[in-house]
Amino acid sequence: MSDSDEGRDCIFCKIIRGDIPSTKVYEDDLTYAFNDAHPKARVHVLVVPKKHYADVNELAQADPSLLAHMVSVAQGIADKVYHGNFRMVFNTGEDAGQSVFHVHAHVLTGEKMA
Ligand code: DGP
Repeated sequence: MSDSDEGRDCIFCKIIRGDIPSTKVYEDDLTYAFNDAHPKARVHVLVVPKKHYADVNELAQADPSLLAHMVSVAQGIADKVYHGNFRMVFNTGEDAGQSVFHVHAHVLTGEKMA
């Protein structure tokens, strides 16, 4: 299956292409970051690689430097909105709560976490 076939029905690929609207927080050649539709913190951003990987393990195996780049994107967002403090979560697998199978980091910040 080609990359484009993988992305055709993927909701986050559609967001990255602009086929589905989103509130962009950050974008570069490798990543796109946008507000989560159902925020769980004052600031809840999803950081996604533009290239489609199903989950964080698949990404880590294929391109660890891209995973590291996602961490630095999250840090940059938190530096701007909440003195660099943030929580990063990768739900991995259905039983862990993953509902969209295009790897995404939940970046939660903007307030003191419990
Ligand atoms: P997860 O359950 O870890 O796979 O997280 C998926 C997240 O994606 C969930 O917090 C809600 C968010 N989400 C799903 N569809 C959309 C959408 O169309 N737009 C936006 N902004 N967020 C979405």
